[in-house]
Amino acid sequence: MSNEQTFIAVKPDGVQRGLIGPIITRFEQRGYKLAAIKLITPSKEHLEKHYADLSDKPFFKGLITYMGSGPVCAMVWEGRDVVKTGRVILGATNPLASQPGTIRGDYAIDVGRNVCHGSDAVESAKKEIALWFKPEELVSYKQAQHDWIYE
Ligand code: YYY
Ligand code: MG
Repeated sequence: MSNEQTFIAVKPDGVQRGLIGPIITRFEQRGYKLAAIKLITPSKEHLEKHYADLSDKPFFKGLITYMGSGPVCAMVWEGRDVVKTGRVILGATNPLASQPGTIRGDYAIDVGRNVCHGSDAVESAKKEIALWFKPEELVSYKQAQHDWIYE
């Protein structure tokens, strides 16, 4: 299926460091399609929902403060296997363990400043997209290069 969707966000550090463009470019150049995008400073309540699974972790409070410290570039990317491949494009959670060539492996050092977020499974992607976007903010269109990317 080439209509799988994932939620990708450039975190506040990535926005402030001018990494929206380079991060978008990696998904565009791979062949994925941008289905939604907005700049938003998320509230504490919103972030606590987004990271609900991590609420008992020692880094949770700091994570919520960091993620709410400035605008986040929230996006939905679409294409074949985009959830799993998106995670590969991002790199490992800890940037020091990320391969060069990945976003975190090229642009980050500390785990608490790892510049980007990506959904970890198709089910969590659906939940995250519904949390961050209204249905009418998702745009449906055919990529001009579609038939040059998919056989
Ligand atoms: O999905 P991913 O972002 O790669 O990692 P998660 O395990 O979902 O953690 C979310 C977020 O929390 C991570 O991107 C940085 C932060 N974090 C942290 O600050 N310290 C850790 N030991 C683990 C995660
Ligand atoms: Mg995660």
